[in-house]
Amino acid sequence: MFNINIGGASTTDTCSGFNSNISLNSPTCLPQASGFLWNSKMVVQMNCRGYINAQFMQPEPSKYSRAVNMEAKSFIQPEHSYFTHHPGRFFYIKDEDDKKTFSVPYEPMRVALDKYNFTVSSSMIQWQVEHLELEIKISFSLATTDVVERWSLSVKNLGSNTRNISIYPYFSIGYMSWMNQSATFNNQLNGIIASSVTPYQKVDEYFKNQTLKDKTFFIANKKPTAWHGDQSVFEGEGGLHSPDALMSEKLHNVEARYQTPVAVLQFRETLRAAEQTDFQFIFGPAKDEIEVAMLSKQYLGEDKTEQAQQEYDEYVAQAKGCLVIETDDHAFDDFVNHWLPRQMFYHGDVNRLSTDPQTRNFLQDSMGMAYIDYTVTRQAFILALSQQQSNGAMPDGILLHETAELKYINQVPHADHCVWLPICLAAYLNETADIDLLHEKIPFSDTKKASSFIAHIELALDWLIKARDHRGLSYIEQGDWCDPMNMVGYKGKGVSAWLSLATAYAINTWCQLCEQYHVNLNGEKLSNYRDIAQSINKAVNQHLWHNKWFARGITDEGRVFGTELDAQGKIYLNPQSWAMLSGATNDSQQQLMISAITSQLMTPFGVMMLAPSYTEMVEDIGRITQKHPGVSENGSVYNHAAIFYVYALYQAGKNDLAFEVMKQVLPTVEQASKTGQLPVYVPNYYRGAYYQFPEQAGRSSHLFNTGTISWLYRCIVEELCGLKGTNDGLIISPKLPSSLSKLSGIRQFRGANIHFTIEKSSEVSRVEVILNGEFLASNRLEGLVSEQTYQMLIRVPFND
Ligand code: CEZ
Repeated sequence: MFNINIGGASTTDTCSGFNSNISLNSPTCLPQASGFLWNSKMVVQMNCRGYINAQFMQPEPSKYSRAVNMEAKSFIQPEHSYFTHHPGRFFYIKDEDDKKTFSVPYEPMRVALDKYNFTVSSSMIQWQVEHLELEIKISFSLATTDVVERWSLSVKNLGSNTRNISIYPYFSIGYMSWMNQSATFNNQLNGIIASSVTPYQKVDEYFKNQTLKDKTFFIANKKPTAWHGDQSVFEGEGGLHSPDALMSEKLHNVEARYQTPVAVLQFRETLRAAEQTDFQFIFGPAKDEIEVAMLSKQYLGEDKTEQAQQEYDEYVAQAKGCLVIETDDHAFDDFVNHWLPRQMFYHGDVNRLSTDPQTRNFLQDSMGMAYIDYTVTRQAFILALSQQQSNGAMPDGILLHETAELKYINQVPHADHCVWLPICLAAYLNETADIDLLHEKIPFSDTKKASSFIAHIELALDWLIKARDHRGLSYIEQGDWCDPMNMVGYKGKGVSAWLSLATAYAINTWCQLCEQYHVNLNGEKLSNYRDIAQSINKAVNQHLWHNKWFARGITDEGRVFGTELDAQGKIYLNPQSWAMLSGATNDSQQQLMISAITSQLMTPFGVMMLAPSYTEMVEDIGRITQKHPGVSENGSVYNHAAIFYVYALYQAGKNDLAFEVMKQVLPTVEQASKTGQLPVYVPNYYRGAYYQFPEQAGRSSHLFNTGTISWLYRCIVEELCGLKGTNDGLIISPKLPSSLSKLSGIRQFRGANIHFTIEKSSEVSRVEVILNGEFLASNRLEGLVSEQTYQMLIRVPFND
């Protein structure tokens, strides 16, 4: 049995930003449970048992704490597995009198502790543990800009007898380099310094590697009794569960000289009854000892720690969205008001810690920043368009650093990147009405000749319109939104139903924006665009509607796939959602699609992105079919696809189903024993293949990089609360589900503070708005003044 407690601020205090914390009272019931912290140069995922996944940018992703074997470099993967020698941050505690030893927060000794609490809050991760009449408090946080972990530890004697104990912080360094690695204790710096040389073989790499932080430091604010730098000698025969080095009275100050390093310090302490001892540690990468000395000076010391924590609190508190809600569901409110904008800021702030984020991810993650700091979104659009080719094509990745290169998936041509420009722009303009952006002059990647933002968008749409086959359907190349769908069209003929529909939706969205924001596009061009969108919808219906739902595409050999005729992958969610968005469906088609989705894709853990999952390679579809069934794109509850469905359902007025599917995207305390995670971030997927591997279904990927976030926030602001911006104000059309009779909150909009209450009333047949006691003739709120505060009552009819 375990307990998760959701603590933190009520929804009313908006000024000081939010701070919520989630705590777990067991290290074994949710062994994967974790929280993440970041700044613009690093991200760490800290597990409740003490394991950690930490990366920093220099400028490419690098590590300063690794496993004891050579690790492959890759992008952050889902369902990260922990193992005994996984990088960790542990503290061995030994009673010098009875030699009893245990470790906190739990790994690696896994001794059942008297009391255990793991708390994740916005800008800090903490443990409070009691065992053998000792109370141990650990707190872990980061800094606003430097790549440094800041730790504090306190050990208190809860007993009435004096205790003689040894405290051994054990911080993993791991296998640093096959060329050169070592570790020793540096008296001046008062800590372990591990040094290495990033391995290379080409001469020019020697010069390129000059700036790399090849050292890892572990510095304490107190003089240790002894230390140990050699991983395997520290463990000896006892291993990490019972290291030999702890058997002796003092550690033997053992250096690592090309052996795998570790950072272990020993502090022998005598604690009288109720006496406590406190420590501070900093850990991280550095280029040299000078840098370590500078970081020690900046972060070690009582006031320094408080100062640094306050600064980091303020940094994370920037993650303030434009909406605060209060419903009768505190957990839902806590997530929407706090954890969701926090994850959204993380995406917009550090671009998933990549120097070449995929273009679709970059644009969608930046879309989310429109609700936090729209200047970031504006900059992101201009940067992305400056890397567009003059023929309209968008690159697979956006280079964020002058030395950055397109890596991994960005070396595989995907056909969809252009669609996200007008689609994400719509959310930005709804929030800002920033027409000036549309007239910004921006160069191209292949010519310095600058053109207007509008011209860039139209070149992108024209590129999409040209990239279609004789049927008018969009070529998929080696993938569209679905990265691993790489063999449908790699011979240059295969087409994507999703991309065709997304192209029609992108075109319609652009036309709507031009009309809404009076972009002086000649009418003939607009109607031409609308005709093309319509012809695409028609072509998709003609070639890809299959009885009750839309197929996923047509292969190079002309095989229509994603229908009931397929043995596996019979139905894909995305073509259905985007057919609703692009206007390719009529009511009866929508009913057929939604009932097919409900019967084949809906699970207790959310809607799967396809079913049945593939269990063998399908060579005219590709890599997606080789992924484990129920994992990632191969039929998981892929939250990014689920939220597209939610957004489409809201456009179709299916508010109850939209709310139901949206709630399933959010991690909850109730589902924790199944998902295995705490409700502190939306994972990119929950295991699917519900009808094939039901016992595995619902498990979280524990990967907090996901395009879901910005769309989820958009659905809550523009659809659920129905407080959607337009060129001259706010359109008010809430879409409360039957299960919600009231929702109140505060909406920040273009500087105005709108305190609102939405309540259902049998006295109204349409949305009624009362502003500052005045009844409004329509549901459009115009002439809002920045810095002004408004009181708004919105009465809506009960759901029919
Ligand atoms: O990456 C995501 C991409 O970041 O997959 C999504 C795609 O829309 C996002 O832009 C759906 O394909 O290469 C792979 O097989 C990986 O599965 C990536 O596709 C996937 C990563 O796992 C992150 O989820």
